[in-house]
Amino acid sequence: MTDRTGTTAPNPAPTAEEPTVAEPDPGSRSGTRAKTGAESRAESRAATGAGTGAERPGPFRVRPIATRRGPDPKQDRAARTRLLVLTAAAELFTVRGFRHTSVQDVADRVGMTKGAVYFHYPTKEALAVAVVEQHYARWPLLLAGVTAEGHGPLETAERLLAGAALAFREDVVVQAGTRLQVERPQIDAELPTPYVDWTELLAGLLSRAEALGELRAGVRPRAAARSLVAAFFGAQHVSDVLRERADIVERWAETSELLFRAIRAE
Ligand code: LUB
Repeated sequence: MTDRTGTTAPNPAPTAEEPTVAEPDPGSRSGTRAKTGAESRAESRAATGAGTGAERPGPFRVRPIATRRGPDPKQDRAARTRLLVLTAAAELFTVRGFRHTSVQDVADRVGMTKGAVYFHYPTKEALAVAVVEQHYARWPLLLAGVTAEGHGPLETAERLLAGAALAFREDVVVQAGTRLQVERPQIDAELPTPYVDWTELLAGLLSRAEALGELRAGVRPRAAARSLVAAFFGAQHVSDVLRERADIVERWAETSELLFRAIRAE
């Protein structure tokens, strides 16, 4: 994981196969007509597959980081480079935000040319979409881990959110995805709809808890799920502004204790 200060493992230079200068630099559009919003959206859709009907079919299921060149060893290297570029972009988006981060900044951070970055992500918007997608790609892994522990649905919901709080403190891609979702009005691309997947997941768990008699009488699963999501979002935001999320685990634990006491049957 890469924390907010951006300390990461040294970035290996791009491999011989990967273009450092060959690719035309879409940034240098001398004489080319500026892209329309629709074109840049189409390009970022092409880059991320958004709008292709293959969108996230269910909670959090996102596509793996794709490469342009098909399944071969080069693909793995290209996928590793995409991840390096994505992580560097996440570090910058988290601290500076979308508007104040340039593709040149990202290229400088990974020691690549702007052209090489554009080879993997055709626009800054495509980079932002990829970062947000990878934010959501964290949660199926967390879900699988907590589910494997075999707790009841209510305990599973409680432990999932506790695990998410830890990821918000430790994982720069989670932090960057959250900031980009707040800045979505500034980003001319189709970002996944926020909050709905967590609400769906928690509502499902609370409905199962209700069926097992684990919920306090009168607690409506979907309403409780919306309240948990809103409370979590609020707790992480306050902790971010006041403490750069250094205390998010403790802040969420105290809120969670209060909310689950109200939700759980006596
Ligand atoms: C979560 C954020 C930040 C919801 O689900 C989301 O979209 C979220 C980013 O937009 O918090 C709280 C679990």
